[in-house]
Amino acid sequence: MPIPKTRTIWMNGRFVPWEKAHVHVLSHALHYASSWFEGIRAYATKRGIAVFRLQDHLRRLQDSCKMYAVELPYTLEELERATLELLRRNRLGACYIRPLVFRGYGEMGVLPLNCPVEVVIAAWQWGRYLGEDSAERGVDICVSSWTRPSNNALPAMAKAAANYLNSQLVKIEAARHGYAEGLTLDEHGNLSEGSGENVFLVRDGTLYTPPLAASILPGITRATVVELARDEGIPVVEQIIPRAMLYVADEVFLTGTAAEITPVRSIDRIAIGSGTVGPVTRAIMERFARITRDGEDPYQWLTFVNKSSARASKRTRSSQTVNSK
Ligand code: PPE
Repeated sequence: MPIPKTRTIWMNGRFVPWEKAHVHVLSHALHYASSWFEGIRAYATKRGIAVFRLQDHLRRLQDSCKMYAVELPYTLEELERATLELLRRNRLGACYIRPLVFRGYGEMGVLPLNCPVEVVIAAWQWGRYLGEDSAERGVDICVSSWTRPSNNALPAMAKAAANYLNSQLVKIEAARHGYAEGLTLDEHGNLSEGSGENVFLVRDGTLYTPPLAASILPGITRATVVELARDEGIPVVEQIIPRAMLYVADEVFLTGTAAEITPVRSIDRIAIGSGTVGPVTRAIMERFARITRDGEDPYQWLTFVNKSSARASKRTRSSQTVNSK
């Protein structure tokens, strides 16, 4: 699907017209994949337009940069302000926000340290990632024949563009075989994650998800689901998960900023549970919707884009009991 254009993109400290946001073909990032990014969603809640877990995403961007010795030329507060201003200037409601840091044009050769660091933030409208009816009906997925790179080869903890070459192999294979997504196994053959999502399964009322050591991105939706589940009274276990546990799960779902919470109805053509959206998945989806649809903010995860809603949010915050941690 083509990207729906907006008026402006934030590029290295200035707002430039969408059509003018160019880079040089000899930029380091194009040749050696030296770029790191985030995916963030803003929701049009009943209480105004709000960015979901903005600070957590920017912090992860900073972490990704740190692993690759990239000095971010902006503070997280500057990037936060730029993001909110970008949404206002583009008059965006619900949208997807893509901050990107990359090594630009300067020197050629693998050693990147003398290349300039460029920072971009763009935003556009992006609907459901895994198909229009994916939230209601669930998706059919497969276990990929491709392995997730070992943590000591390409650290999955960094949201680095290079990791998405592996994701592309997974996604292309899945699409060729008619699946909405592919799940990967890690170097030891245990469950890792999807090409662009973390994965959870439910067995006998307990929620299971692989640990960071299983070559997964520390997903912010994953952390969200863990917290929502605990508050719902659902036990959550982070553990190494053998592939076979997938097929005998009562429920499976994928989580990601783009994918949000997407139920899985079959894996490798084997039906999961009853093949419909299960009760644990549904309960967590409903809790998530109370935040992103209704604008409830007990965990202080929302940053309202317009000041009037922001003030309303602060008032509500101080009068609410926060029982998250
Ligand atoms: N694992 C991978 C590999 C991944 O790409 C994502 C997000 C996640 C887990 C979930 O992380 P989080 O968004 O913090 O809950 N994938 C992003 C990119 C998707 C794309 O196609 O581009 C996203 O969802 O924004």
